[in-house]
Amino acid sequence: AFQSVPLAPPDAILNLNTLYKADTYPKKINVGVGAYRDEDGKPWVLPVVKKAECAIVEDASLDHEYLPIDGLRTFTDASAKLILGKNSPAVLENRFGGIQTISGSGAVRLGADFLNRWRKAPVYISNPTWGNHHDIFRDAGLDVHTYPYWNPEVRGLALKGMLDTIKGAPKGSIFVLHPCAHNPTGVDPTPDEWKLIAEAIRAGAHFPFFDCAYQGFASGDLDKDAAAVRYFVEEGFELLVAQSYSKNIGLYGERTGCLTIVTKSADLVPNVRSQMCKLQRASISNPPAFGARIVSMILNDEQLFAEWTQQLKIMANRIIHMRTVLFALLTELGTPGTWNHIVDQIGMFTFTGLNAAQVKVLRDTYHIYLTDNGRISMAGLNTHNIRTFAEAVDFVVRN
Ligand code: PLP
Ligand code: TYF
Repeated sequence: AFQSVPLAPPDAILNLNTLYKADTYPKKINVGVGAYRDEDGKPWVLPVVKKAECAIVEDASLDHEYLPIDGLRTFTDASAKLILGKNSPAVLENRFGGIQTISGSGAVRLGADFLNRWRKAPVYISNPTWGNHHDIFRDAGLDVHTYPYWNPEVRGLALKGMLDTIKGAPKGSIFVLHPCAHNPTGVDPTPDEWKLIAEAIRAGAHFPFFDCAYQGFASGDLDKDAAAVRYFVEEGFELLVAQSYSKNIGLYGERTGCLTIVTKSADLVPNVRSQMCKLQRASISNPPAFGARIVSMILNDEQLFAEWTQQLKIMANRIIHMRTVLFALLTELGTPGTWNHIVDQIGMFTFTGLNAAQVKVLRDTYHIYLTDNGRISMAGLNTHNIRTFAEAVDFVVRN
């Protein structure tokens, strides 16, 4: 029955992990997948997460029953308030509702499924974007288009192209936006640029869908990283926002996320949530409990929340420090070209400007693993390997 099924190519990012693991060279470096590593290149379980986990295991009142279809309510409510802000007009007027999802990916997919069923329109994603956006929106049945985002000449935002595309898109299109720490470019619009983007989206009666995978992880400040979403809410937009706790709480494999909707009026929320529940029921039935319990404890307890924000800052600051060190090393080596984008870009990734041929030499000769588009995960660098990395970059740029 399956003779006609062709072999699919491996996922470009996850395959890098496989290649890296198989490499026996002792000084190999993995700057491929976006996952936090500490100074010793090891994954970091946040102490506040350990604390919450222990409390959950000890809690005799907890069992392994199913969660409701829409997940753990204390989690989804706290999650919505985390991104929207406690004093958001949407929160004060009860114009929001959340559904617990299989992390950020699942939130994007549920949002895509919901839009496909109830507000079908062409969807525009940034060029470039997180590769999975193409697949998720296509598989959900939507017509996928892109808007310009990266201007290689200035190694920055292609604002004019972006605005022109928003203005030229069919009325009522869907625009997927990264509110902070754009993946893969590390370039975010400034507050003034967000104003222009919001104006253009309003003029076209388009629908904004924020994919927020890095709140607090980008700047170390949860409010600052939520500013774009909050601005749109203050401006009166209805919107969707997908949240992931993979990076900012380090719960990657626990698949903990949330899809929140903001509507014009409170009476619309139950209807929308009920339809999201129908879609959720038909895809995963109900979401997993453990990660949501951890996040719910952290977000709803003042003391744990304070510990989390401290630990979040440790991660964000280590990454920011690695940017400074890498920039200093390339300057010291006199590596041809300008490298200030390394310190100007934000979040987990630097879009280096290295081309696919240079990336290949880095992999084949230096055992350094990064995606073909020249993106590096700053978390893969540490004080032990960063000089080796800089010298390898210096070599490929000169040759
Ligand atoms: N969206 C973007 C832009 C991302 O970069 C990521 C993770 O890298 C995700 C969504 C979702 O990740 P997860 O499914 O682990 O929450
Ligand atoms: O590094 C990145 O951009 C992501 C990481 O289920 C990732 O693709 C890996 C697996 C996954 C979600 C995100």
